Amino acid sequence: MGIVNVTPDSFADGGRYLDPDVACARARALAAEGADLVDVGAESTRPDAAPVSAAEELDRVMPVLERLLPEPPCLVSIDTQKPAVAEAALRLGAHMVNDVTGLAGGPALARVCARHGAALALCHMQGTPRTMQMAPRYADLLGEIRSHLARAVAEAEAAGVAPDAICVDPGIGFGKTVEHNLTLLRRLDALRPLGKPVLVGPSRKRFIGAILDLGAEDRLEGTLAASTVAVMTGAQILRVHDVEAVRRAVRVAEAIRDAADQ
Ligand code: HH2
Repeated sequence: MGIVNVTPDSFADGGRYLDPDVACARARALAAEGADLVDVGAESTRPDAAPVSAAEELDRVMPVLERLLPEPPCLVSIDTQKPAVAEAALRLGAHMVNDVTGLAGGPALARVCARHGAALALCHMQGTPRTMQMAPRYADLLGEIRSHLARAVAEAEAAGVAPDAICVDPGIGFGKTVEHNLTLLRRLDALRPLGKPVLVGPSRKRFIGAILDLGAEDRLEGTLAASTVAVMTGAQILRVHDVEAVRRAVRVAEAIRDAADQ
């Protein structure tokens, strides 16, 4: 899953794809690099990001989708928590909704997906972007995330989303310390009982910067290491900025994982 942020303030690529033609070209380039899916978002969810109104989100994202969806180069997902934005995007032909809150806003978003026969990614977040990194705390990290996602999955299915159109995401960086993120990437297998494909988004995130003491623009190698581990521990979908590099790393990791014992 390649990332296209149509935002002024995203942590890694804020401001680069505000022009709809540039954003659309970026989505096509990511597909050409091998993305099966591009995730287009217009509200940053980085720590302390300011919330964006539905009108503003639509103003940013619709011109991109209007250019992209008549001839999509791959599947297209809309990264939003707002039913009105999801509705507009799915009407234009988007295939999936990526909800970083895991239906924290209630089942309306899932109903929109159900009505359009769209897929839904459900992510775990503790708190909101404004508060999530203040003091993230868990009594049982893996258990709490699994049960939060299980509740969201049940809610989505009750709203009519097809069971085989739902994936789950532990939410790297969403109300997590560095150690929480590392544990999650090592233990993605803990989400297997949910019976859904696991999506994970480690790309260029702050935990990599904390380990390597590097800014977002210098986190490619860290992203490759995290992506490789994620594939070994149970991820089926990786949400990344650097599609070609991650695909190459992951293909080697998968070959090693799947090689028969000699
Ligand atoms: N991370 C970000 C945004 N959306 N969606 C899912 N399912 N999983 C993630 O880990 C995830 C996500 C944050 O990354 P990015 O889009 O690069 O930055 P920003 O939120 O600042 O736009």
